[in-house]
Amino acid sequence: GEPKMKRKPDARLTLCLVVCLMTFLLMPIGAVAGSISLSYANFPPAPTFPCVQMERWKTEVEKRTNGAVSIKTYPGGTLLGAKEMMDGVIAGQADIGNLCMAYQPGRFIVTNATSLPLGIPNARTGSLVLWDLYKKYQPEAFSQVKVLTMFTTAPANIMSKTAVRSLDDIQGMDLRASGGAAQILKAWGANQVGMPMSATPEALQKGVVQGLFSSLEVMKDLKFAESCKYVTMTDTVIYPFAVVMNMDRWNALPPEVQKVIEDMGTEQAEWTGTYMDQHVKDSMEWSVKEQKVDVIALDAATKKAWDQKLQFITDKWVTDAKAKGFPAEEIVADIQKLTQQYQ
Ligand code: DTR
Repeated sequence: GEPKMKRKPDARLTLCLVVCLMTFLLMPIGAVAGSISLSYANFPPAPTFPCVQMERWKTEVEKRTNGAVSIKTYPGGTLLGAKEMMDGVIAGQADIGNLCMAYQPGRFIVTNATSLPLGIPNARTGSLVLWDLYKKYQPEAFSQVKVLTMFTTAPANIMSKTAVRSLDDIQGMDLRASGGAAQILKAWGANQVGMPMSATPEALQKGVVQGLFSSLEVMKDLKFAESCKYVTMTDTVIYPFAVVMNMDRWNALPPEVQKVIEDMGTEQAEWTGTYMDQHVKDSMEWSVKEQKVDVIALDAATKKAWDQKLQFITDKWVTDAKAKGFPAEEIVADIQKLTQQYQ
């Protein structure tokens, strides 16, 4: 069997050389593996959805640029924290950063309008609405960065240590929520405690808060189901996110790499929304089955009473945004129209 044995490795070597040569020939000019290295900062812990979408984007960009770009990801606020994300990317402390726009309500006025109580039903719809809204208005707030994609959470609900079945139950309850949701919780009579998601596990553990108001995937991803045994379904508002890149770093990228990244904007928004919607389902299945969480549905009359308390929010936003010179009514109408379209 000696001669046979020898032929095999030869054939494999030839095949390998052919594959390598073809890969090399098919590579875009300038695409030397790993020659461009980018840092990507994120504020919450690695298992949460903003970091899951970051890893997916990294994998896809590395693949679609044939390895010319390599991306180093920094979850858990190890490079930039929740509120320093935008300025950190502008200053070049990270090349790319993911931020929750709701954490700075006054800074991202146009895009934060998606978190008004306008009935966006899920994250996929929210993400596509937000991305279109951004492209139409090209808000000044992003003029110093290159926006790579945007997406939203699924609607927010109440997760709590004791049951919330009525407005009476929520009076004075210390609940954590960030950004624009502050006025929602206040309108319902809760005592809103503001902090980014990244600070919430500790606040719950120390008893600083009795629960939180957010989308339900964190019941599993951050194990909140272990302490919050009640979920009250309000399906109230979504939260918008943006992925931004340092402008000089963007301008320095070869055009073929820019094209790969730009072509991924809408796709990444939709992927993340779809992932989020499915993951909320998985998270709640786990919470009910494994953690014996009680899911409380408000009956129609109660839900109406809760919703009515929030009506002033959109009116107030329109008045304030108009005073600042934004086409506020048009923005709200666009969100409603796009929601119908994508739903
Ligand atoms: N609802 C916002 C945003 C948010 C929802 N899920 C996550 C997970 C990780 C970070 C942020 C978020 C909030 O409550 O902060």
